[in-house]
This record gives sequence, C-alpha cells and structure tokens, in this order.
Amino acid sequence: MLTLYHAPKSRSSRIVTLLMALDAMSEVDIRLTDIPRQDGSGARDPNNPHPEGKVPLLVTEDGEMIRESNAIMLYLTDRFPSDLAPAVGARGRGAYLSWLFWYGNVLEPAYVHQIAGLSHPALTATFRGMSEAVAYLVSGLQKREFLMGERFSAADLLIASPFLWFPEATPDVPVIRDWVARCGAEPVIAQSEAYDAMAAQDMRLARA
Ligand SMILES: N[C@@H](CCC(=O)N[C@@H](CS)C(=O)NCC(=O)O)C(=O)O
Repeated sequence: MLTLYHAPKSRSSRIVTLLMALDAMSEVDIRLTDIPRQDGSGARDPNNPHPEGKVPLLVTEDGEMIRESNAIMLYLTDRFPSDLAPAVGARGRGAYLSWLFWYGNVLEPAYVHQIAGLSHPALTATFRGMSEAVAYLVSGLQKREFLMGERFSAADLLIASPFLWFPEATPDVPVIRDWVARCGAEPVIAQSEAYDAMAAQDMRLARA
C-alpha cells in the first residue's frame, strides 16, 4: 500500500482531493501529520520521513519517497489512469506535464514573491511575475472550461488550489474567477474539505 503523509488544510490536502477524484483512497494509508504552521501552531512530526519535515510526502510500497505536490500528482495519475490526466503518448500529455511543472516552477514562486513583496531583476528574469503568470493562465483558458479542455483535470486541481484556499488572492480577471468557481464546484473539493475537517478534529482530540 502507498503511504501519504498528510496535514489537514495544507498543500497535502490537494493530494487527498486527487485520491478521492481517482477513487483511490483505499489504495493509500493516510498518516495524519503535524507541521509547523505560519501562525505559530503545530510542530515538526518526528514520524514524518520527509527530509524537511514537510507534507505532502508519498511513500511507495518499496519505500521510495516522492516529494513535491506536482511529482506526487503525476505519479498518482499515471498509477491510477482516469479522465483526470492523459496517459503517456495520449493527446494532451505535453500540455498536462507543462501545466503541472509550470505550477511548481513558475506560478508558486511568482505568487510567493508577490505575497512577500519581493522584486529583483534576477527573480523577474527567472520566474517573470504574477502579471505574466495571469496572462498565461488566461491564454490557457481561452474557449475552454478547464485547462485540459472540457473536463476538470489534475492540472486544474493543482493550479486552482491556492485560489481555493485564499479566494482573495484570485486574480481579478473574470476568466480566472469563473474557472476557479468551476473547480471549486467539483464535488471532490467539498468531500476533501469535509475529510480535512474530520482529520483536524481527530488530531486535536489525540493531542488533548
Ligand atoms: N513545494 C512543496 C511545498 C510543500 C510545503 O511547503 N508544505 C508545507 C505545508 S502547506 C509544509 O509542510 N510546511 C511545514 C514546514 O515548513 O515545516 C510541495 O508543493 O509539495
């Protein structure tokens, strides 16, 4: 069985959402894991083997550790084939890979730099900025409901995730706002939020 180290209401929540969408929750042992939170609560969990104590971390049956949300999502969508992602060799695979890696390599850095109020020519040269990222996202959503076409995909799940957590950070562009709303209306989003609420409660009770 696979093992997922998961902290409720964190970046690992999107992995739980993906597992639900893939109908693969029964294939994974989900270990509820504490992490230090930015509000000062929480602490590193000594049982979490992630080299930085972070989540998500997926461990395979033979003990291989997979870190980084997009790597884990790619692994899971390959391992559990579905309409959420094109298989190797299928049409759209290149776009799918590009969206997953663009999230980690470009969007998240640009988003964090903006939140931190950072600006430097080296950052701009490497990542560009949020206005370029927003323009790219808008271009990807032209005449389509979701990034991969007419269906919700794992790429939508990943890329919409920061805007679903922090709606106020959603770029004020109708195409993006409407797409985030469509993603948020996917039934697995509410299911995963309900799972996390219960998991957070279980963790509080276990600590008390
Ligand atoms: N790039 C990583 C980021 C993982 C990450 O920063 N996770 C946060 C939770 S939202 C964490 O574990 N923080 C605990 C810490 O910083 O020690 C990914 O997307 O998987």
